Amino acid sequence: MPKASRTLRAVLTTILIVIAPASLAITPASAAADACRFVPDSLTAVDLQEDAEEQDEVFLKVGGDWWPSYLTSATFALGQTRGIGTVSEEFTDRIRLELWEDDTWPNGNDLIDVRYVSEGGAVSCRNQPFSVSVGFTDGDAHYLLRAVVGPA
Ligand SMILES: [Ca+2]
Ligand SMILES: [Ca+2]
Ligand SMILES: [Ca+2]
Repeated sequence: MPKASRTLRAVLTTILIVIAPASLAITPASAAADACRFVPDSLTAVDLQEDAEEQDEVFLKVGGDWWPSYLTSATFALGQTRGIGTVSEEFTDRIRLELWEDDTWPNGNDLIDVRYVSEGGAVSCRNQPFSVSVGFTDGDAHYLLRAVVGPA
């Protein structure tokens, strides 16, 4: 390789190295500015699915996270409220929420309901955190999730 070409290549490599950290630094900052954080506070069993058993076994999927944790469920008696302090999911546009009732094999688990929460309209999560109450029902069970949506 001619000396001039090697020098040019060395200069270009130096420029790329200098530019890369600057562009990488911009990406996370702008992504965080566009995102919200969904923080569940509590879940209440307003009406059970398994009324005769007087107890449900419930798990909640919040975006890509699970409460109480993956492959486990929390028991609920009628009217019981449980605090949720372990899940906090960042999202943009809207977040998908699934409430499941856990049944032992060979019975499949019951998907009680799927709900979505959006960033908010005039009151955006980025300007001011806001509280939401999300109801889940399959016509038999009825659960109420309270949560806060705020900046990521
Ligand atoms: Ca069950
Ligand atoms: Ca069930
Ligand atoms: Ca019921």
